[in-house]
Amino acid sequence: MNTPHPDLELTDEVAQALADGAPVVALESTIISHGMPYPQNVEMATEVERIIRDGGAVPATIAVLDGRPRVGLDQDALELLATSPDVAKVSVRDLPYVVAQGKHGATTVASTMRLAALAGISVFVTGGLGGVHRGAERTYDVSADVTELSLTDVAVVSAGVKSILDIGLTLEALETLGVPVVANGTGEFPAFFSRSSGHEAPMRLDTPAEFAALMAAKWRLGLAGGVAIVNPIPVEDEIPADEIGGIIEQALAEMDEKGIHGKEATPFLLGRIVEITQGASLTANIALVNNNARLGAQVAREYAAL
Ligand code: PSU
Ligand code: MN
Repeated sequence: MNTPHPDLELTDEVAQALADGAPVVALESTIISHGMPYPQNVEMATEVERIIRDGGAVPATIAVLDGRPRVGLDQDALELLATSPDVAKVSVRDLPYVVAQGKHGATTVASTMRLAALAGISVFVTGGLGGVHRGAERTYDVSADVTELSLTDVAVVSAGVKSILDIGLTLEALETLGVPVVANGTGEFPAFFSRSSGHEAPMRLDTPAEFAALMAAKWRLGLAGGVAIVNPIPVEDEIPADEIGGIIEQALAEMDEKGIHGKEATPFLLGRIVEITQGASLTANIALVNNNARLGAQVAREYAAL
């Protein structure tokens, strides 16, 4: 086992699990602070940790508190992330600033991957990946999640990307960067709220053991970077693409009108979609995160067993 980086603060439980080679699953915190409203955000964060424990792995929610990168959080810390306006959305770019300034930061997929890797964690569960935004040929808005997937050896379980993004361009970017995008039990790339995106999944596997074997094969060959495991939302929880499509268009149009861009773009769109659907999208979002947590715990167990 690698020793975790000295600048990280691990809970005893996470440190012990890593020392024992036991399965650990990283979780991000931007989904709590900027991805969902209160109190559903903290309820989701708590429930996801419970699902991962029930699945036989140790959850490690990651954030920066008072400038200290933390791996594993207690209930008070989750509550702070869920409620405090002083918690910034922190991607890789922002990490040195919040650390040096002693501030609080909720980590995105990109920065969570980086901190998870520094801790020695190989599996990370989230809701949706960032990607190439629609209109990126004009705005250059490509999430740092894409870059990070090309650099850091962590498998990320998500429900794909929402069609607030350009799904086709996101898949092209990930292909260029050498990131395996592997769908769980389907030939189609999932679109977060919907099982179907109209885009083929580049690869398909059907069991947690197969995902673990792919991760091991990749990293044994010295192929740096992550693996995107994309897991479709359960049928009973999905919002069909034709229902959510128009709502996403409306949220995107409002964003353009308001001139919102940069790191505010994704939180604005997520929040607006919850408002327009009167919470239906939030219910679906929580269901898919829980579903990803079940898969992530299994993959972490299989990977730890190798
Ligand atoms: N997509 C979601 N929910 C989320 C996010 C993305 O469906 O909460 C968050 C994740 O933390 C992701 C970040 O890493 O948004 C991407 O932000 P940006 O597009 O600014 O890179
Ligand atoms: Mn962006």
